[in-house]
Amino acid sequence: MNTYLSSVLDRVKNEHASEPEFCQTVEEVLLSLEPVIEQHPEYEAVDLLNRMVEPERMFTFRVVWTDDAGRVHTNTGYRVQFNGAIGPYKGGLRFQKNVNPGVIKFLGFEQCFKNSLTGLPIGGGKGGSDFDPAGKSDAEIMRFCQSFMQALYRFIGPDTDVPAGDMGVGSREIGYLFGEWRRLKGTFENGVLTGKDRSFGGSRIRPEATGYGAVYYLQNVLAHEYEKIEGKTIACSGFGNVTWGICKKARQLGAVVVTLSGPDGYIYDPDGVTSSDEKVEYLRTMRASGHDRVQDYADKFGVEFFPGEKPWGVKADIVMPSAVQNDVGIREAEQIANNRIRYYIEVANMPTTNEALTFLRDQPGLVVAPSKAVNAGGVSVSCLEMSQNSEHLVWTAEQVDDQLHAIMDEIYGNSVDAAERYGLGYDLVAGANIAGFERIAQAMMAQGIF
Ligand code: 2IT
Repeated sequence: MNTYLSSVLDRVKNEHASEPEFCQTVEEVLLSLEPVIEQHPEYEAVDLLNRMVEPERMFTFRVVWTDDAGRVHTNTGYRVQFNGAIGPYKGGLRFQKNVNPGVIKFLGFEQCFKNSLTGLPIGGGKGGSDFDPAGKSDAEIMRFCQSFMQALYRFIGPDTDVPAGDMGVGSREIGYLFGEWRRLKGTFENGVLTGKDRSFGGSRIRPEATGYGAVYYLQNVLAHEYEKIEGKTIACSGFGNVTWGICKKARQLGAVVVTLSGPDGYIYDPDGVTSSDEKVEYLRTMRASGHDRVQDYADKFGVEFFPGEKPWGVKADIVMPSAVQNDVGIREAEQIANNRIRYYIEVANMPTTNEALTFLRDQPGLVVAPSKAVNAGGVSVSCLEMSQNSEHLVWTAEQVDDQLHAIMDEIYGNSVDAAERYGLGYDLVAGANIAGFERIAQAMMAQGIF
């Protein structure tokens, strides 16, 4: 590895030894940037990479809330405002018990490159809390969200930092967060949050956007191999909002999603989750129940459930990990290769360990696509929501969907071009990292050294 790159990576690994996820994503991105750094000594001259891996700002805050029995609980809230060179910080909030500084930083770093890749004017940020939403009542969720916003509201705004949802934060939570923001600020600046309900400025297609975008990106990948999506089988993990969006679009296009997974195991539906609207919509019912288990699908539709297992042993044309980080390690990657899967399309943020990703990228006949490109449709439509809010306009579903489709095609095309420009051939992983990097680099170079 280039000496400048390896010195940056060593510094990150030393300073963030207790944050493995952050070290992992930095390493993955830096590896792709080698030819760029070699051909552009001006970046090293202003120490651009150390400046990029260092968040502009990151803070924690106390979130205190009272449960229904009157007991008081204290959680940690986080926000990282990672890089604002190309626009206001933009990125979701994750409420999950395993949230810690390293998780927030990895998500924030990924978000910078993803947002840049969309071509839209949004910088990278992320936040959340170690609050566990499992089993909480609606009133408890509301009080937690109100307390969270009381601590955060001074530091965000429609042109400053625009949070949205991520795992554990859906339209209900965004509603409570916005209600508290409006109460504290006394203004209707609804562009401060995205993923809102449509009754107060949410965008059409935002709930579907990540899944739809992933399928539009997949169509580009298939077209490159002169293939069509119709009739293809897809093994998905997860059963949340993203997986629901994939299933909905896949059903429209005649593809067959055969697996879903949860913390409890996976289900295999040979006819496809995509075989009826009822099945597709049942994903939302399961998510809303708060049980966080996929076995309910097997019970309801009479298909097989595999407790404690992941779906990567299943034969399919396409694999789309759409659940949590590091879902696919080397063992799972070997299963995927042995099953002669043709397309490995990452959807969740960092679903693959670096070791597994390197292994998969080395498999002949397997196309690998990275999540920071594939799942960028979600944040893209968030940015379209910001535009609608600032113009006090409401666009039709067709207007939003057409733009989403065009953005995903552009992300794919720019990734392909970037890799080719640096002599890397058809490399969607390196291409996404390079294209994302270039725009931030250009803006940082133009804005001076700080
Ligand atoms: O990972 C992501 O891109 C998100 N959670 C969505 C971020 C956003 O601002 O819509």
